[in-house]
Amino acid sequence: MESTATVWSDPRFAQRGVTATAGGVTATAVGMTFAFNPAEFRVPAGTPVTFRLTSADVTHGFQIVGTNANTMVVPGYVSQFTTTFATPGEYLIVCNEYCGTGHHLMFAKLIVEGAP
Ligand SMILES: [Cu+2]
Repeated sequence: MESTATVWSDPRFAQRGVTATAGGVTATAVGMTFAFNPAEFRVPAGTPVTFRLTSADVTHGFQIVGTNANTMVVPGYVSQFTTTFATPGEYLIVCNEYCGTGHHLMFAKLIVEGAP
């Protein structure tokens, strides 16, 4: 599978996790059966967060429960959206596209931190 071989060497996904960017932060992650890498994101409340996502294998979903943030994560494509979280707290991120026998184990955590 071409995407599996190339995603880990793609410079757009070399540094995964949350990094500061102009006007906000960017959260970069790769979905794979049956996990997100990384599995935890820590972002500030009230700041634009751009999620940049792809898949290393099959089609996955990336839904932040309790928000309207939701995208498919497709091998060979980059899914990107920007949103702002007003309410600090912990949010569950789930895969919502059936991706195989471990689909129900595929989740991550988003921690939205309040202003210091
Ligand atoms: Cu899944």
